[in-house]
Amino acid sequence: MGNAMRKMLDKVFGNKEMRVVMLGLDAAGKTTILYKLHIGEILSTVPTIGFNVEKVQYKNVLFTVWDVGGQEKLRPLWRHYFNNTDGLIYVVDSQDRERVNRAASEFKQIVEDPLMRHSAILVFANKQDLKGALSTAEVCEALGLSQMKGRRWHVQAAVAIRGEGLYEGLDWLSGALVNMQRSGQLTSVTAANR
Ligand SMILES: Nc1nc2c(ncn2[C@@H]2O[C@H](COP(=O)(O)OP(=O)(O)OP(=O)(O)O)[C@@H](O)[C@H]2O)c(=O)[nH]1
Ligand SMILES: [Mg+2]
Repeated sequence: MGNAMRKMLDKVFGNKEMRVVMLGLDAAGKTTILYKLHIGEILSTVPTIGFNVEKVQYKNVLFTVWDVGGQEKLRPLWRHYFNNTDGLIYVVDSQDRERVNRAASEFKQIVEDPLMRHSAILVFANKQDLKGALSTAEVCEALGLSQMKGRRWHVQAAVAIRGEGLYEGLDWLSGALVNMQRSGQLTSVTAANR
């Protein structure tokens, strides 16, 4: 199909392409989520050095998901992925109580970055299968989401290894982004317009 034709059909049927960056501390479960969404299977993961990128079609939205390694030495590189991003998926290991403050301070830096100021924010409170995991309300509190003004956000309970909660999260994200764009709100900022 020609490009022009596809663009016209996309307009009529409301198909959208969105760029999403998925971040979170190392071992939070980002790569597990990406592969579960992309191929529906769990491959055993190794810590990501650099990034993985895959396209994930969900309903009318084609998400390009960038999954960036979360180890401490890699975190300064995160901001290089912010340009032109419509949505942030932030993954928290809900059982890792020791590092939840660290997860929160990294989160704050991302959402306060000028390039991320319009992005919709989906938080996966992952690893809900593990004993002692923080609840979604506790994750919400730890990240200070309720105090955030003028942002669209949602916390979704998830068990990435079983695929639980992942499509519910994408459902919220696609709805939020489509609504924002329909009402004329910007979702992404490019470096040129920072
Ligand atoms: N019990 C449990 N384990 C999980 C879950 N999700 C991921 N894991 C495990 O957590 C470990 C880390 O998962 P990854 O997906 O590699 O983590 P990551 O966020 O990509 O880590 P980096 O690439 O280092 O940033 C793996 O052993 C996963 O199998 C979950 O929902 N429950
Ligand atoms: Mg990874």
